[in-house]
Amino acid sequence: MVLKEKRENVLLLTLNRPEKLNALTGALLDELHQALKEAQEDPGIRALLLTGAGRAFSAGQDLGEFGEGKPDYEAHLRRYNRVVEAMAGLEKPLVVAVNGPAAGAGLSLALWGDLRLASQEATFTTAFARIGLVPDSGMSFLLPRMVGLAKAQELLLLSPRLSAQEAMALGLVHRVVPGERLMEEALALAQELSQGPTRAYALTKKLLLETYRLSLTEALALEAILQGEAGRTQDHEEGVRAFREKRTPRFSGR
Ligand code: T3D
Repeated sequence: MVLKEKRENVLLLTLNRPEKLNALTGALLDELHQALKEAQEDPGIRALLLTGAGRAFSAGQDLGEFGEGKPDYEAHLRRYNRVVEAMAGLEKPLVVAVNGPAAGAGLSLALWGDLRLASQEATFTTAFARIGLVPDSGMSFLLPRMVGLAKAQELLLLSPRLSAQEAMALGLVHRVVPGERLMEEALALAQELSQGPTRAYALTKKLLLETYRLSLTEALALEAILQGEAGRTQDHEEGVRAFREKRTPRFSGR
């Protein structure tokens, strides 16, 4: 259900239920969580790329999974939440290639990417309210921070289906490319990031998440602590040396 393929220092993860538009089941979420955990622990992986197989990125929760009746979503969400924690806490850059529709929790997974590319065919919808649910998998946290409160209200209450261009105008994705070039461009980006200063990237990601809930004084203090850590990496030393020698740095991720 989740394909894993290592390409040099990049781990390519593909949500693989194309016949169900990569709708998310408990088993798929568990596989995704396991893959993220392994990637986090593997020093040979320095960037990840997540995409969907077939014509969709992901239709969100598989609405057929629970059959009839009232599902215990509160319990089920623990499986989503540990995936989201793993994505948010991933100490390596994550590129997401949105190859088609991204809906509900499928959209949430896409938004947890650090850099998000979309094909011209991709569409985006929060979908939750259409089936009488609240935003989950971190969307209530992330969406207003990405697009502002007013736009988040509109996207969550009305669930419009946005085109890739509309999503880019809102900042939900960084770049839109023709479908046939999506994977090539996303992989090139992931490969570029996999040769970058991995520790500085991890600390930057941490700062961007943490500073939302901090005062300016606390944010400045955290920047100083994390800069201290970045300043002690071999990659910082190499970056400064390369600058002085007027050459491209060769970062090792240490
Ligand atoms: O704890 C918890 O589990 C709660 C967590 C909830 C998190 C969530 O994600 S809630 C939101 C769930 N997702 C949705 O409500 C999205 C529903 N789907 C759509 O809005 C659209 O299908 C899409 C925008 C994803 C794609 O539209 P389109 O026009 O490209 O395809 P389609 O014709 O609507 O769908 C094609 C087939 O996929 C269709 O089946 P059929 O008629 O060919 O047999 C459709 O029923 C099926 N499908 C689409 N989404 C889902 C799905 N089947 C199961 N689960 C789905 N989410």
